[in-house]
Amino acid sequence: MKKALVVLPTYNEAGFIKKLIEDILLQNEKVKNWEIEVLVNDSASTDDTAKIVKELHKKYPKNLYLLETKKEGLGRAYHQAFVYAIEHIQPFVIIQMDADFSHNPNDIPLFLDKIARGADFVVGARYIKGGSIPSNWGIHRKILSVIANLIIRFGFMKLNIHEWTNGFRAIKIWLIKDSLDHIKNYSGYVFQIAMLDYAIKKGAMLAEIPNNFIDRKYGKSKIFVSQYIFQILSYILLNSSFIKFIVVGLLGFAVDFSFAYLFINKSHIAKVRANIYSAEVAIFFNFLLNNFWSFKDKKITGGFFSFLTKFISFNFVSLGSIIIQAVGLSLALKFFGDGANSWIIYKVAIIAFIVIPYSYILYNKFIWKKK
Ligand SMILES: Nc1nc2c(ncn2[C@@H]2O[C@H](COP(=O)(O)OP(=O)(O)O)[C@@H](O)[C@H]2O)c(=O)[nH]1
Ligand SMILES: [Mg+2]
Repeated sequence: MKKALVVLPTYNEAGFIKKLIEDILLQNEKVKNWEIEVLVNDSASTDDTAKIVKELHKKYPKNLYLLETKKEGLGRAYHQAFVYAIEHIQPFVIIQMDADFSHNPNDIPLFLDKIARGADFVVGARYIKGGSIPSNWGIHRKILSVIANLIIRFGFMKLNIHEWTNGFRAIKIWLIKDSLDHIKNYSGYVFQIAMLDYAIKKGAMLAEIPNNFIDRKYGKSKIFVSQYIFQILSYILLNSSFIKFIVVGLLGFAVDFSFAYLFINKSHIAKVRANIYSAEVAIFFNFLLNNFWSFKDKKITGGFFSFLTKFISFNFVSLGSIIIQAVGLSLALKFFGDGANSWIIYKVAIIAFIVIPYSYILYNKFIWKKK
């Protein structure tokens, strides 16, 4: 029997907490090979949540735990529960779940099934076929949730992951142990994003299952996407290798220009030759910055020789983008017309829609591969 611990963070959830815990423990009848237990982390609710859980503990002394903490936000609450679980309960997997019945306890066996089939991290996804957000949510909340998920998805360029902020997940304990240092500084929705981002970078095996998010029937929402917009954006800026790769590209452009200027005006090197030199300086600069910053989780290892081989491949990819630009531009000029400044629009479009995806994909496939 493997232990699955459902962690319920609560703040004023007295309305349904008893029924929720009972429904979760009832799932034990549906699953073979799993022993489902519940850990409630109540952050100083001002209603009877903790009292109700204590009362219920008498009925389930072995499978119900209560942790009582100060109110420091959802991320802290999860972090405290994880540390407690690792020290005192040692489950095989932790299931994260909201305590307001937004997440259906009957879905728990589906998560465990995915875990049993090898997944390290299972996401309950509202934005895939079969999943949904509540139809009675106000238009603002719907738009915010959809847009936030899209921005995160494209910001990280992880198009195969459709859900970043939902709090219904199953995560193997080894991954949680590993992630504690990374996630401890994030709260609210940012915590959910940081946890998933960490798992991806660790090479965890991910799975999604459709989730129908139900609107809470009791009490009111305590966290709002809007409150976290700024933190979500800064998290992406600081942690997305795709965004960093774009920044490096722009810096490379500046390096290329500056060196071309220096070589031509200060060193009096012929213009074409000066541009070849400056391009190579920029390529080298980009290579280093990508290696030690954008793709630092997949840094090149294996000594000087593998560094050199990768640098040569990097040069070929860069050469490829020059050729793409040259061919693309001449085709665009031929087919879409050669107006006064139309080449600028063509160039920007070619870079945005062809060169960027081309380089990003090739870097990930050949130079900074997942370990
Ligand atoms: N322990 C703890 N739980 C919290 C805190 N803030 C929210 N929660 C719980 O986190 C879950 C999700 O919060 P909720 O307000 O429903 O967020 P929403 O579903 O995004 O509107 C619920 O079970 C809340 O009781 C907190 O500061 N501490
Ligand atoms: Mg809720």
